Amino acid sequence: MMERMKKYCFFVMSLFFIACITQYVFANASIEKHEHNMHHHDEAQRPVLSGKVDENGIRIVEVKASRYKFEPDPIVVDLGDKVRLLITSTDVTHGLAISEFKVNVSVPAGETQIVEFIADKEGSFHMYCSVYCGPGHAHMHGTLVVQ
Ligand SMILES: [Cu+2]
Repeated sequence: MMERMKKYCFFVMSLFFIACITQYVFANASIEKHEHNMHHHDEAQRPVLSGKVDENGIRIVEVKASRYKFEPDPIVVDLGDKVRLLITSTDVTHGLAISEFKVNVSVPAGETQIVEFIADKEGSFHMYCSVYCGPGHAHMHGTLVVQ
C-alpha cells in the first residue's frame, strides 16, 4: 500500500515537473521571438519620409511628373498622415493615380495639380500615369509607401 502511494506521488510530481519545464521553455521561446521581431523592426532600413509636415499637420510632397517617371519615387509617408501631393508636369500632360486611395488626377503640361488623401492603409501601393503621354506611358509607374 505504501509502495503504491509512493509510486503515485512520484508520478504526479513528475508530471508537475514536466509541465513546469514545458511552460518555461515555451515562455522563453516566445520572449526570444518577440525580442527578435522588435530587434528586426528597429534594424530595418526605413526609407526616408517624403516632403514636410506643415503647421496644420499635413504632409506636403512635391511630385514631379515627366516622361516617364515620377519623382520622388517611392513617395514615403507615415501611416495616418494627411497627404497633399503637389504634382507638376514638366513636359506633356500626365496623370497620377493611386487606386487604393481613390487618387486620379490629370496634370497638364507645365501646371501643378493638388490632390489630398489620408494614408490610412499600410503597405506599398502602385502609382501610375493615367493619361496617355507617349510611347513609354504604360511603363510610367511609381510606388507609394505607407509605413
Ligand atoms: Cu502617361
